[in-house]
Amino acid sequence: MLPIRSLFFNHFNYAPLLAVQSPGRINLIGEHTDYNHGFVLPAAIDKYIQVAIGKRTDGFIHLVALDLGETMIIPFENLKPHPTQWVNYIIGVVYEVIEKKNSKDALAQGFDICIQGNIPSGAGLSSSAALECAVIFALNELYALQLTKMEMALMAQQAEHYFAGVKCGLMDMFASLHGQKNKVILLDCANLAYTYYPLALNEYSIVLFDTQIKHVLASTEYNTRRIECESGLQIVQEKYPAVKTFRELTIEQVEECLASNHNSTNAKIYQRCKYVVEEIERVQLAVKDLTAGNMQAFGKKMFETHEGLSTLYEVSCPELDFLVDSVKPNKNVIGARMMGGGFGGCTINIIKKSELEAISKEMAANYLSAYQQPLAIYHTSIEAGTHLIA
Ligand code: GAF
Repeated sequence: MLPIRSLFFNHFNYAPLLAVQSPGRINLIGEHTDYNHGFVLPAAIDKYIQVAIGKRTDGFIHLVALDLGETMIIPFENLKPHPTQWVNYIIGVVYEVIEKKNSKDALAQGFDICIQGNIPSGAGLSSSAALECAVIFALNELYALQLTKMEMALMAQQAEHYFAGVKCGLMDMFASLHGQKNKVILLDCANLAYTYYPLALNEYSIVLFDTQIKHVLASTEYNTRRIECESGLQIVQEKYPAVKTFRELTIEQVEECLASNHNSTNAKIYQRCKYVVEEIERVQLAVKDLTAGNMQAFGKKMFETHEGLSTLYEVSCPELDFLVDSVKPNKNVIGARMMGGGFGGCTINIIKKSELEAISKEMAANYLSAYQQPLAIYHTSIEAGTHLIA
């Protein structure tokens, strides 16, 4: 990629005031738990979005998506969701800043922004969250808004809800902003407390296998899962009003209140809730494995997560299942599962370094012959979160 500051200069003919880099994320374990008051264990990666920004004086926002070769000019007044989705990731954040920080006057003159990135889109690596975080971080610096990283993450999440239309949890924005080199972050989504853990993989490394499937229904299904979980909780609360969130919910209560319903909607609600309760427990056990240095046990839990996501939560797809099933019997792959929202995107795999090349080659060949589709393979490192580019 060319330097973002030079690209900005070439486009607008003046030097930007600042430039920001914001990473995508992986998630080791804890999927679909963030919006259910559970735990997640993400990390920021070496794939990122960069933005360069400068101030205008005419009340317009000029957006340049360099990779798409698209430009948009949006009047600052009366911001509302835009038919072009990438635009929403930016103006959604601007809207949040105006609302939450009462900073309309500061921003009202408008700004110019150039965007580029190397996060494969639709791969489940959170390119949209990275863009939102890059923009809010840049605005925070440019207008001295004094926002904390957690405030920025929460505002970016709101932008995703109300402008992009996906009722996502906090994980992606949180990870992009808070990442630290070689560390995974345990986020307690009930109280937003978080702890960094070094990820010492020694003879293993993390590899992502990308199905290159982009499921068109992913955001609709995502929102449906949220509603199903909320419905399950409400049913349990009729008998156990003290259960306020999934954190207080036990597997026994799930069985007692949800398992015996016989219509198909309720059967789905039971499956969703069972998965979430099990996954919340699994993340906590996996962190114990991590701190004990028992990566074999950790990896086994990743396979269990995949099983739950595929059969109970039903957010996998044949291609993701194929990739996980193919590596499962291989003793040099200690853990694998689908990652992110689902219905396509990547699997995350922990593979013995010495076998990496051979396994990758074999997987690419098998995937091509099964689906007539090339497998994209990403070797990732864990890097720092959103920061200014010098
Ligand atoms: C997507 C969402 F954006 C996250 O909040 C999270 O729920 C994830 O899917 C599933 O764990 O990435």
